[in-house]
Amino acid sequence: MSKPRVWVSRPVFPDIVDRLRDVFDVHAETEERRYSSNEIATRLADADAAIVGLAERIDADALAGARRLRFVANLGVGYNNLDLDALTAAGVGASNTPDVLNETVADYAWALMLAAARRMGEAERWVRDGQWKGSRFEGWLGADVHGKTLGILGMGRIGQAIARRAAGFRSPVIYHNRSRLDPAIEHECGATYVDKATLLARADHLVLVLPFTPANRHVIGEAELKAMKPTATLTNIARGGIVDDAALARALADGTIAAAGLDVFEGEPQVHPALMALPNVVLSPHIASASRDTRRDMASLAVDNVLAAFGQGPHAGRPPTILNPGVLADA
Ligand code: 8YV
Repeated sequence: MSKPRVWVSRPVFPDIVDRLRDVFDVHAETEERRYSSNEIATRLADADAAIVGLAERIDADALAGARRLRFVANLGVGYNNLDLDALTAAGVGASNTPDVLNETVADYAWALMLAAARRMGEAERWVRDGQWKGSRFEGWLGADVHGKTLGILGMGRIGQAIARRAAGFRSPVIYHNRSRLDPAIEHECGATYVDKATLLARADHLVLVLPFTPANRHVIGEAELKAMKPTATLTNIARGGIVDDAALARALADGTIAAAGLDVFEGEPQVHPALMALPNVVLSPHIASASRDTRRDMASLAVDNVLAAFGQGPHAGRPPTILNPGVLADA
């Protein structure tokens, strides 16, 4: 009997992908590229499983000819590229990569926040440009991070990991979330729940950790930026589209807020040209989870999910991070 076929949409650590080979005929792409929806549909049409990245949109069109497909594993915790309803309707299981990246993404959120507050991007460019001829005592003044109020919008597992790091900086933490956390978790994170208006008004450094949903589109726009302190920084390690990038560029240019650290953008890999032109924004190419260990853990979790969906591997029959478990129960 021929093996089921898995499509891996992008180059992923070969030794981890090799774990699929006993069970699957593996079709692993060897270069990074953008696929049109037709190309995705064609590849899914003769696949039994797929491992995809955020750039691959898996919706009803992509699934239309995918008669054999049983499982799609997403290489990311955010899965706004997956139309979960369409997958479920087609009887296809789907998984993401929660938890394994929490601490790495939290590290990076702090790195971006610090870089924005202390003007590290600007300063580095200045040194590389050969402009460092002497030092001015009042030069390069940035904002302190220690002891300042950290605001977190979206207090899931990554938000909590960001909050826990604040103790070392002696920074009070305020947060806003759809629902308030259990008091024991609030206590462990040292975080105080506030409404969104209070969060915007009081945060010295605001970090966004929301999933991208239609309701979260442009959650931070002109009005929200105006509600922040002129000395505040904004850090986004969640998704582009949560922030209105054009409004943010205006706010950074006219001093509505002081600086921003951005790992994600509306329409990435394109970056709004007005953001590109500003000195007071640190730009980063969606790499918050990109430590060697964490990217390996994410790939491994995706492979575990696919194997499990086909009754193999350490979690046989129970994909550990399946998003629509009802699909397997119905199978
Ligand atoms: C990406 C992410 O998955 O997990 C997420 O939601 O945005 C990142 O970890 C990663 O950049 C791979 O595309």
